[in-house]
Amino acid sequence: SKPAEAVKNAVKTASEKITDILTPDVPGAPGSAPPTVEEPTTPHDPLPPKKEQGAPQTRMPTGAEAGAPTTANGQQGAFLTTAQGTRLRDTDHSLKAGPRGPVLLQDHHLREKITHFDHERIPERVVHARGAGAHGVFTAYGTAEGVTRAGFLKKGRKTEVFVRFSTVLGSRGSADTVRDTRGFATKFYTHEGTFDLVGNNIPVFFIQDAIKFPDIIHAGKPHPDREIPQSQSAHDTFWDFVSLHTEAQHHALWNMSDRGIPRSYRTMEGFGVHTFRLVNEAGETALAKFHWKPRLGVHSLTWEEAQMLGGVDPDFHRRDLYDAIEAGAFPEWELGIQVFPDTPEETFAGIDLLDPTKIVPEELAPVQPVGTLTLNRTPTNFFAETEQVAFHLGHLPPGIDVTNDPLLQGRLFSYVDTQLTRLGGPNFSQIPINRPHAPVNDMLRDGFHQHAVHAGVAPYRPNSLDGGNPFPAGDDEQAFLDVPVTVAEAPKVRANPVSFDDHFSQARLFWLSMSPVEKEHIIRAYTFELGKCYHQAIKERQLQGLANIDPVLCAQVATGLGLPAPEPTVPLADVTPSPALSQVGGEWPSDGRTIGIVVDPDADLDGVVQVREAVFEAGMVPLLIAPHGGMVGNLPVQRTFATGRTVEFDALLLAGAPAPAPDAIPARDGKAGRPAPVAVDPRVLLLVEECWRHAKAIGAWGTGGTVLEQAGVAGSPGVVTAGTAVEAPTAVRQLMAVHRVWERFPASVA
Ligand code: HDD
Repeated sequence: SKPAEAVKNAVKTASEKITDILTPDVPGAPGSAPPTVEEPTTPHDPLPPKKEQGAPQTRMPTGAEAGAPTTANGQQGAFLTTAQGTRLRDTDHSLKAGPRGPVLLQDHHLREKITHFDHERIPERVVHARGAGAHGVFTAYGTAEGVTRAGFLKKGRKTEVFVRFSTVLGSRGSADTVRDTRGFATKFYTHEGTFDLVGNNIPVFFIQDAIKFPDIIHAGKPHPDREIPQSQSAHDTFWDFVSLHTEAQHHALWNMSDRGIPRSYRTMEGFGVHTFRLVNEAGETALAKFHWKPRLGVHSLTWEEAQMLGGVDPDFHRRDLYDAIEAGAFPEWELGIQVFPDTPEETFAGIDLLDPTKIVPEELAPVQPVGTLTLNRTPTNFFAETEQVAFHLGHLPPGIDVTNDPLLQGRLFSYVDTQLTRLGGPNFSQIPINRPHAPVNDMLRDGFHQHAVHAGVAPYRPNSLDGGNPFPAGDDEQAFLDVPVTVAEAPKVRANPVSFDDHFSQARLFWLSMSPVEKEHIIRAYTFELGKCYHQAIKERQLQGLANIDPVLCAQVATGLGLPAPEPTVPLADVTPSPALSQVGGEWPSDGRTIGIVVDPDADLDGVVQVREAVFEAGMVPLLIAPHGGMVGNLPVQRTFATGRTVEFDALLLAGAPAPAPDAIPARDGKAGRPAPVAVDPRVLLLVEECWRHAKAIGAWGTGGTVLEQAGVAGSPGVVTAGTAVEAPTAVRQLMAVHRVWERFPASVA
């Protein structure tokens, strides 16, 4: 029959082709001439890792060097293969009984390809699902040597690190700039074992006991019925919890402050939150809190910028981090410690050091710098590194130990437990990004995804069959020291220390430490968030919380909500403000900041060339915005009036006064209430208006001054008209040093 004939012919053709393949000079075979076909292109070796961007140094769990690059498992040789290394000639057509026939079950390649795809996703993190990571190096000053024996803190020691920043509430695909706490988790690959400092950009936490973590997270995550709202706290269940559970008020206040909407990961502080116990070479102990201080200062977005970015560029923080690193503007933080005597009371200046809802103001215990973190390498593969990285508070090097903070104690359980589900078994520390850079010889065996081929027959101690290997390390051989802290004999109870009952004094301390403009932002944030709640009782209960923090704060939010302001139910705490908590008032470097420059063909283009050079020289990034893409004169255009938005840059320079594009605006005839025609493109006026509203520095020279006049901002604070092009960037840079033109924000509170 005809089909039988067709199959016979096919087999014949196939066997001819097989003979071809076995012939050494077949096109494309290694060592042969390049194939003559143009598409697909000639097979080539896998792309090398980006310059300086190999995966971290890896060791097999047995302690032997892995040797091969981490791409070796997935990308060897030039040819497309199955997972078993069998070369494939076609990955675009399923194996079928004839071109129009059904697909055959025997098509291994089809099944393997689809099955693997079906399992590509792993569960996202139950919290902190959305994040971005980077590699870097930590260099120690040696200043901590007196209080800790940790080798990575010894003078001059350099340690590779991986840092993952995150939001808490949103899912993996949510926007970066939502109002939320940010995670700041650092993995130090120290030569004495991995140290994970798993902190946040806020130094206090919502709860004092880990047993409540599921409660606060259930309250903050989207409502279980409709699964909205995504990645934000502006909803009933969150404020229901916070208002009923007053220990959360302090952290909630930080979230409502500008800390909840950072300008960049590069401009965030980081905090270890808990108090840790340090132990030095002599066995002496001290209590300590960890702080990360960004070299660029602590800066935030305005609320409107944050909201606009949610639509214009939901990946804003991620992009900012990668762009800065790839541009060579390496983000830097100084690690600092506050050190306290290790007394039996575990308090300092009357503050309970075991209570994670409390800070110790820097004015009482200075943050002492112990080293610098520099992020200098973006990940090669997001999933392999940023998604699979697994942090855990129990990953401690010798010299750093835990305290009895009940939040910390519960976390010690949670982090390994969650990886078992998320990373599919107990061997996640063998994943390249999680491998220690210290030799590992752990006697842990087998389990899902075991990558090590362990030798020997005696993974137990003591043994005689493997020669007694491995051996316990002595005190002088960098062994981890469990500090022999005395545990008081006490009844078994479900209870807190009395000091944990103070829920308002430090919230008041934070509020009173804010500048007027920061207070104004806090008032607006509460008014917005509570305004999004449906339940009147929740708003009223939260107003009560605010009344216990500060009557002015409460009254202002109450006015915004149209509700009466309640009286405090606790005496208002008599606290001394901590100036270190305010983000306003200092001067910071402007490295890595972006300056938008509006140009058009009639602008002073020679001046623009000089300005661009000056901006680059100052370590900042110029972004040319023009009426159209491509080139303006000899200058490459990065954004057009259609694609550029001010949320992408920190200051604006006007090199010209672009006329309205005839087709970009509707006809304006002055009749029917329409505005009179303007001389400047309205999209440029919008850029100026937004920059003015967001308190960004604005500068102009030459005909650019016309735009300032048209926009009605000439001569107002933070708006400079420079005599020459080169003066313009210097003038705006001076304004940027204090971050924003603060006087443009009206403040209703002192
Ligand atoms: Fe947590 C992730 C920070 C309390 C349970 N946490 C996670 C991450 C950060 C923090 C930065 C993301 C790590 C990453 O990038 O992979 N968590 C904190 C801080 C806390 C805190 C600063 C309080 C001071 N966390 C906390 C408690 C519990 C957890 C009390 C549970 C009892 N956290 C987890 C978790 C996560 C996590 C479920 C989710 C994914 C992961 O661990 O690896 O185990």
